[in-house]
Amino acid sequence: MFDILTQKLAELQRKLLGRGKLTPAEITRTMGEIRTILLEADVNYRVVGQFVRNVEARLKNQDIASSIKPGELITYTVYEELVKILGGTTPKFELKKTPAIISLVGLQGTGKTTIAGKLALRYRKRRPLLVACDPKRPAATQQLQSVAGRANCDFYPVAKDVLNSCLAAQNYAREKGNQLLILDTAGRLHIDDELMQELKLIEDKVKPDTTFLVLDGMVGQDAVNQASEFNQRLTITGCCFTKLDGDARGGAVLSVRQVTGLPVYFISTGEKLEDLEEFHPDRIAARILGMGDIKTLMEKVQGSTNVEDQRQLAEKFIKGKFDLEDFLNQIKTVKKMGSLSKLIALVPGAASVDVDEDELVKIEAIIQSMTPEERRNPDIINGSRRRRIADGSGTTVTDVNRLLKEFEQARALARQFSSGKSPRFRIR
Ligand SMILES: Nc1nc2c(ncn2[C@@H]2O[C@H](COP(=O)(O)OP(=O)(O)OP(=O)(O)O)[C@@H](O)[C@H]2O)c(=O)[nH]1
Ligand SMILES: [Mg+2]
Repeated sequence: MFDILTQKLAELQRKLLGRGKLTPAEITRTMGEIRTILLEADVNYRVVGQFVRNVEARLKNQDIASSIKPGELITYTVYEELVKILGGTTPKFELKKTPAIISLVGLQGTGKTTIAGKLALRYRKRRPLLVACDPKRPAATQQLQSVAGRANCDFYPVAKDVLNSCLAAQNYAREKGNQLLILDTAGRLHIDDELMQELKLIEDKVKPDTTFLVLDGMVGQDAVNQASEFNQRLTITGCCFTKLDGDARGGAVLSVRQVTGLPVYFISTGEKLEDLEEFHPDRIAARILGMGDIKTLMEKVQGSTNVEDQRQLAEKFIKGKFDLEDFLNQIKTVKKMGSLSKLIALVPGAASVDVDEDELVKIEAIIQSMTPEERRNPDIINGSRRRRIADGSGTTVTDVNRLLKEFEQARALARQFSSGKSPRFRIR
């Protein structure tokens, strides 16, 4: 998807490999090369400018630990800044209401109908209803019906009047128990007032909980311009990029958040209904820079902080002696290292726990409201202590319960592994 970008950045990394300390002039020159690479990948020039300034400033201010080579530090800094321009953390997407309504908008041929089928498949447990909303083009309705067949979900045809057919579809969904409506709105070659009025009417009267703007990844910066225009005229929740499997250079995906403020929620990488991915800024950045490289680098940067501490911690964890005090220290380390929520994977065994930045702040507040004794021995935290901790941390008892439950589960898991002498957890 970002093949050319990845290839060019890898070439640059190779060139920097084995280099000694870079002088400020060399850093500036390298950043010039990165600027060219990003512009060639069709990233918006203003986004590139800001990006290069940020990376350069960080590199010039950084004291390089001896174990990390300058080339590696550049890659790592580029990675972190890429994550930032992609929006930092993964945007949360939840279908809260029942029935929930997702409206898909976008120009002709961007992939709305295809995304409708993909979302229907993803949320099939909600028994989605695909609603055709393009009365002008009969083929559009047929296409959606065929997609509904492939996704094995319900379908509602369009009448002459889009608004009335949406409202009728809502009644139908209520009767049939569909808990998700996906509106496949009409496309146009260009943004025109008639279409915008129709979409605005749907927005005002049907009140979708989510409006996704579907953008074609192949059209480059045009997609970003479309996003700006749609965003000015409608209330857009975020974007879905399609056709990133082709020879799309990916620049639009890298620019849209910075230029429009709209987060990217999903990316589509093929015509099959299964080809839909959630958009995770950190994973995309890692993919651009070569996943394996970033993993190794992260280990190295983490390792260079305090290998011995990490080892002791892992040992404590396996012996079931990992307490909330240790957990708090881990969170502090993670926060010191920047905005990488995935670094929570530092806690051995917690790699699959998806924790976001806000959640970390909450967890920290909760643990800080505990007495040292409670942190060391969470078992003593009874009902009245939970109430006190919740009040002290500005959270709820449910939050405290959840943290303690998750902590207990992780500890139980560790004990299970250590008793089973699982080789994955053996300490060398
Ligand atoms: N390769 C590839 N093709 C895609 C992807 N998404 C959609 N397509 C193709 O792009 C074409 C247009 O997709 P549609 O879903 O019909 O687009 P649309 O936005 O509904 O188009 P209109 O209803 O005409 O506005 C179809 O041939 C799809 O198969 C994708 O992620 N990758
Ligand atoms: Mg369509």
